[in-house]
Amino acid sequence: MSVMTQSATPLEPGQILCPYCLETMRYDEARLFRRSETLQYERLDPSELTNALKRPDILRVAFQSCAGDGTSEPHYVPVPYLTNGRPLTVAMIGASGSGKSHLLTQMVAEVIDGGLKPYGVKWQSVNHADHSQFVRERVARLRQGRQLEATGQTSFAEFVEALLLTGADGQVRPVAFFDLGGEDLLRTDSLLRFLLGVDALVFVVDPLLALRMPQLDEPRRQARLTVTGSDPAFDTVLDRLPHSGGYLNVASALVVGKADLLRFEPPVDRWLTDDASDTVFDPRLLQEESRDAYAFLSRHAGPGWLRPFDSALRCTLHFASATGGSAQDNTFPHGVRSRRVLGPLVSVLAMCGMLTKDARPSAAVAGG
Ligand SMILES: Nc1nc2c(ncn2[C@@H]2O[C@H](COP(=O)(O)OP(=O)(O)OP(=O)(O)O)[C@@H](O)[C@H]2O)c(=O)[nH]1
Ligand SMILES: [Mg+2]
Ligand SMILES: [Zn+2]
Repeated sequence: MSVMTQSATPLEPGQILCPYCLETMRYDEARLFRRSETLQYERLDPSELTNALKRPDILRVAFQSCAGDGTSEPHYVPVPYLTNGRPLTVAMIGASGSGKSHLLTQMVAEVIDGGLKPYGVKWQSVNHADHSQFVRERVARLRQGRQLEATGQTSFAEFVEALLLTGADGQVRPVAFFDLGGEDLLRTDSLLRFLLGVDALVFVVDPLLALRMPQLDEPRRQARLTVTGSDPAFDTVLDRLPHSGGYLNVASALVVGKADLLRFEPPVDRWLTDDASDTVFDPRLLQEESRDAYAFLSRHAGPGWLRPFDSALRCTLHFASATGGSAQDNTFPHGVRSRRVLGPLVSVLAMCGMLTKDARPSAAVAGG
């Protein structure tokens, strides 16, 4: 079973949403391009593909031009994104500064480091050059202890990274990760269109905005933030997405991020030090963590912060720290060490049927 998104016009077999402009497209060998070292796109003559030995190598690095809606700038989608079944799209949701970019980067970094192997999931890049760029600009930067920049306004649907994941059942699927700026999430016009095609949502709770705990007052003051009753980005997304039978049918995870700020706080302390549970998929542990995080948020945050859980048919809750500590002057003086960042991704992948049959979260952790 895969998660059905409630798109107004369901995609036909073979139709794929362009990850740049969200228009539908199909794999078409008459529209292929190769990219030169100077990043120029040059048309690929289909006759070059007749050599069966060279064909796979050419296609692996080829691009297809997207016709878009006729008004967008010319853009090109990697061929492997179009030829490996229906892509699964994962989007990070949360206020500006909640930690979406750091969390997403560390999630992908763990996948690249083989973090999904214990779950029977293997990865390849969709396009090697783009992947290297992501690693250089994001993963390596963080590993050097340098803070990532605020995302700001994006040209909406642009994905930051796409991987080909081979699931435990041997089936390959492209997985695209979208990292929108918190400000963009409030621009409802383009947002709705984007959300209609999304398969999984990771809602990121910023403890500094959500938790009325006095021990957070000092970091809160430093970040010039005040406690709010909910996250407007959560609200906009939840108000906009179509619900069926009263519930949102998109695989969802609600993450209490920056959990290093809460590392001495039970039960967060327990989960942050419990690294072993990061390497096996255990629905029972997932359910326990969900319960703990739910209880924690109900006690310390306004009810609005639990809205993703209350709205989604399937939503797990998590504690995670992307960096292990706070930045000072744009650097992490003690280096960067993530904790439990893979949990939310593993959970939504399981909900989308990427892990083994028995490894999907049980109905007991479903929201509502
Ligand atoms: N303590 C701590 N700080 C973090 C963590 N992750 C991110 N931060 C800090 O939170 C701030 C915002 O992080 P981003 O990842 O850029 O936030 P964002 O949600 O992508 O923000 P926009 O791109 O503006 O929407 C930065 O100052 C980071 O240093 C974490 O795990 N722990
Ligand atoms: Mg960001
Ligand atoms: Zn397009």
